[in-house]
Amino acid sequence: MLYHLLYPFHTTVTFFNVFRYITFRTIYASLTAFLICFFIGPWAIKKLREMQIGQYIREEGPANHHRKAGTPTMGGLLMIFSIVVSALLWMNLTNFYTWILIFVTLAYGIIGFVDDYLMQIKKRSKGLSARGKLMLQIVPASLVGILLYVYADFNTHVTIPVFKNISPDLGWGYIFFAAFVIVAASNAVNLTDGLDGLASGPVVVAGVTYMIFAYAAGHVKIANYLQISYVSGAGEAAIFCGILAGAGLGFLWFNTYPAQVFMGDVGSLSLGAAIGTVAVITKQEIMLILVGGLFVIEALSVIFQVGFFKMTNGRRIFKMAPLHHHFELKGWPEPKVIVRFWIIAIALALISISTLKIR
Ligand code: 57M
Repeated sequence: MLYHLLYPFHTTVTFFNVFRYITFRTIYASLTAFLICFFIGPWAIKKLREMQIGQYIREEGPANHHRKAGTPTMGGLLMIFSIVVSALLWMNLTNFYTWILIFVTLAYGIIGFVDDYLMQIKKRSKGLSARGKLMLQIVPASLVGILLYVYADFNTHVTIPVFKNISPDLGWGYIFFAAFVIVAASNAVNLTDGLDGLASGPVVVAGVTYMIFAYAAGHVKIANYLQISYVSGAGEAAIFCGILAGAGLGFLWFNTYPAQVFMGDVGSLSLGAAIGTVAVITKQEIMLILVGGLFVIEALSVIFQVGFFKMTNGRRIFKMAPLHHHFELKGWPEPKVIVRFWIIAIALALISISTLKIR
C-alpha cells in the first residue's frame, strides 16, 4: 500500500523513489513484521492466557515437557497478523505472487486455527484427524498450482540444483508437484515445532535464504548471470521472505527457551506452507530440501520411525520421533538440542546459497 501511495510522489520529491526498490521495501517490511510481533506480543500472550488457550501436553512425551502445560499457544495468530499487515503495507498489490503468498498464509492459518481450536478451546485431546488435515491442506495447495499454471503461465520446468542444464518439464503435472511441495513443507515445519524456538529459528533462516533466491530470480541480469530461472515479478517474493524472517524473529523473542508462547498449528502450518510456496515461485523447489534441511530431517525421522515400527512389529530406530525428542531422551538439555539444530539449519542454508555458484 505504501508503495502505491508514496511512490507516485517521486516526480515531485525524489526521496519517494526508494519505495520502488525491492531492497528498501524488504528491509522495512521485515522490520515492520518484527516490530508488530515484538510490541503486540506481550498483549497477545496476555490475551491468550486470559482466554486459557494453554497447551495440552501429551502423557507419553519426554517428562520435561509436562512443566510446559498451560503455556499459551496459537501465537501463530500474531505472526499471521504481522505478516499480512506488512505484506499489505510494503508489497506491490498488483503483483500476482503477492496475493498467492497472502492466500496461502491465510488458508493454512485457517486450517491450523481449526485444529488448534478443537484442541485448545473445545479441549478435545485430538484436533483434526491426520487424514482430514491432509485433505484440507491439499485444497489450497492444489489451487495455488492451478492458479500458477492457468493464470501466471508459470514455467513448469523443475530446477535441479547444481545441474543447471537439466530441468525436466512436468507440464500440467507441475500442479501436483507444486501442491506436494507446499503440503510437505507445511507438515515438516509442523513436526519440527516441538521444542522452544526449534521451528521459529529455522523459519527465519529459510526466510533469509529464500529472500536471496527470490531477489536473484526476479532480477533478469542476476538470474542470467547465475544461470537460474528468471521469474518476472518474483522479486516481490523477496519482500515476503523478509517479512517471514522478521515475523519469525519477533515471535522468537517470546518463543525462545523457556517459551512464553507456542505458535500452534495456526503458526506452523501457515509458515511451512508459505515457505513451500516461496520455493515454488522462485523456481527453487528442490532446493527446499537443503534450505529447509532441518525440517526435512525431522520429517524423515518420523517416516523412518513409523515405517520401521510397523515393519518390525514395535521396534524403533530412535528413542522417539521427531528427532528432537530422541536427543532429549538421550539427556541433552533442551536448549542444547535447539541451538545445535539451529546450527545445522544455518549450515545447510549456507550450502544452499553456495550452489548458486556451483554448476
Ligand atoms: C505437532 N506438536 C508438539 C504447539 C506447537 C506422527 C507423529 C510423529 C506426529 C507428531 C506430531 O503430532 N507432531 C506435530 C507437534 C506440541 O506443540 C504444539 O503443537 C504446535 C505445532 N503443531 O506450536 O502448540 C508440543 O511440543 C512442545 N513444544 C515446545 N515448544 C514449542 O515452541 O516445547 C512446542 C512448541 C507441546 C510442547 O511440549 O505440547 C508435540 O510434540 O505434540 N507426534 C509427536 O511428535 C509425538 N511423537 C510420537 O508419538 N512418536 C512415536 C511415533 C508415532 C513416531 C515414536 O517415536 O514412537 C510426540 N509428541 C509429544 N510427546 N508431545 C510424542 C511425545
